[in-house]
Amino acid sequence: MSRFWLGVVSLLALSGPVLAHSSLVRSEPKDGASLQTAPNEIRMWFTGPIKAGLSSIEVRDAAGKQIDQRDLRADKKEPALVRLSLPPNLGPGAYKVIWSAVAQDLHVAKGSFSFRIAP
Ligand SMILES: [Cu+2]
Repeated sequence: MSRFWLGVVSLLALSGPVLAHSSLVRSEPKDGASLQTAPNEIRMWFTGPIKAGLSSIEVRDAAGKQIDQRDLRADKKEPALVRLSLPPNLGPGAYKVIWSAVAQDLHVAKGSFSFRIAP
């Protein structure tokens, strides 16, 4: 690649902070959390806005059954926060959250984390 094109490419790379991709900052419940009371939703904060319609978060119980309410959405005030409802009175046990988040630039970040509800 010529020096000229290298320059163009670096300029393009630097010009898009608005379209930056997003990575996970933290979640509630936290990875590895052991909870005394059942949470009523999953919340995940990213470094930038998430396209909730293209993203997915699934919560599975120890048997692998999907138990969330399938209502993933971005928070109305905080576009970098996505929320997913859990059924009321979730029972004790181990739960796994498997997620894939699409940023404004359409880059995808993926991961999983677990939490448990104490008996
Ligand atoms: Cu990106």
